[in-house]
Amino acid sequence: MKEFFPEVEKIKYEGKDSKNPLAFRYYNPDEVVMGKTLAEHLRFAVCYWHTFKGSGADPFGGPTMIRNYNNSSDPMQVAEDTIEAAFEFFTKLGVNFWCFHDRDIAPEADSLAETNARLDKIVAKAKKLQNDTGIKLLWGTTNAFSHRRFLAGAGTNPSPEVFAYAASQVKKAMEITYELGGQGYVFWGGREGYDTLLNTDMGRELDHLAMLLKMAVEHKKNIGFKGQLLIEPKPKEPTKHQYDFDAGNCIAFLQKYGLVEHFKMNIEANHATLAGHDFQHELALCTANGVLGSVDANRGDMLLGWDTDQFPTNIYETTLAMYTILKDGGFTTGGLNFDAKLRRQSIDPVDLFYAHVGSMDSFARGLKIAAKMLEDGALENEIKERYAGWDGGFGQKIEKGNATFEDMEKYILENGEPTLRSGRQELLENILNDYIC
Ligand code: XLS
Ligand code: CA
Ligand code: CA
Repeated sequence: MKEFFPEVEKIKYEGKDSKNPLAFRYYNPDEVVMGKTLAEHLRFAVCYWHTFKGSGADPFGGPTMIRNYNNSSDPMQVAEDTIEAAFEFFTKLGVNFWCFHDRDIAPEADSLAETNARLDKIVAKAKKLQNDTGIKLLWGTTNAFSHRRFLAGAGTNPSPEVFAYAASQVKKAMEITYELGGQGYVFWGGREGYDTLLNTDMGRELDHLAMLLKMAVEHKKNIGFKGQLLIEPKPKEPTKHQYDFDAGNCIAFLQKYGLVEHFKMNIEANHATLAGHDFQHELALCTANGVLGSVDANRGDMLLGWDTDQFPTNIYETTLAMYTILKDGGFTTGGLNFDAKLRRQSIDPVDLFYAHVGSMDSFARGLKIAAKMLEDGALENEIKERYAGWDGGFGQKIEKGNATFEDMEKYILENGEPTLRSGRQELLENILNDYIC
């Protein structure tokens, strides 16, 4: 088989004193932390779209990245070469999972039937590559946003014909995800939102989106797919307002339409910041509601303020993310998918390796720091003390729902002004820094 990244050997763990930029310094996949190996905790995945289909193009200029797997004039040859290059990359990097959109792996043809036949061909090849390498599919998804027909959305499109096209595409994408043993299936809203309310029937669009998801739940049952269905919140971009704005909106939406038991969230760091939250907030909201499914690991640039999808290298953020994930019991079917793209100027194939190696090390460091903090009760002891009043008789009576307004009034009349305690924010920030540094 042709080698597409001949300049890179299999990446190894060399320990923190290594100066080799193509070695892990913190990610030792076999190291055990809190009863699981790092590989089992982190469940790293590489995304197909940015990593193999990304070209460096931006709104101001065309492609900057030249790759040896996309230079054929036959689009199916490009698809075949790219899937081989992808599995070579996954293997050399040492990740156990990958993620894709239907249209990333096989180019769209003139009819749905022909497009699906093309998909089947590449899926057969992907299945063989998965078997040969042991690499698994974390999740699949549908691209129902790039094609012109989806200019006004997919499930929320004003036309039932476009809705039907999108639904047909989701149907097929769920089937191939099942065929490839996917651990999950993601719905990212693409263009499910609006550009202007002047032309939008919002209530109807939301009903239609729920209808699409209901059909997906039904289809999942019909084909016997056991993976987790996931929603990926994002507040805006490309539309002015996306209906899956943030985790809170998505949970409320799912509750309204009786869908909450069928879905969990795929939280992306950069989407959290676009929504005016931080990454940890979105994770914490999900864990508080029992709906954290998986994570798209990346970061934004606060000064640019759009979805820059940069590689995650901020140890402060990876620590707090892993802290929240570990407290929730860790991933089951989910994982950390690097939904991140090289900067336009990082044009060499080796840059893909530098980017992933650095991000994997950043999450491995975050995991180890978070585990140590949890083992020591660094923050937990303070939180326990802070809420201790609820553990006693009076607090417990309220928590159990056995108290009335009259009980509250009687208590205050008898006991007077409540005792206050410090929130200790600065102390806790100092403790966190001590663990990180
Ligand atoms: C785009 C999204 C997308 C989803 C999958 O902003 O991050 O890539 O993860 O459709
Ligand atoms: Ca994403
Ligand atoms: Ca993004």
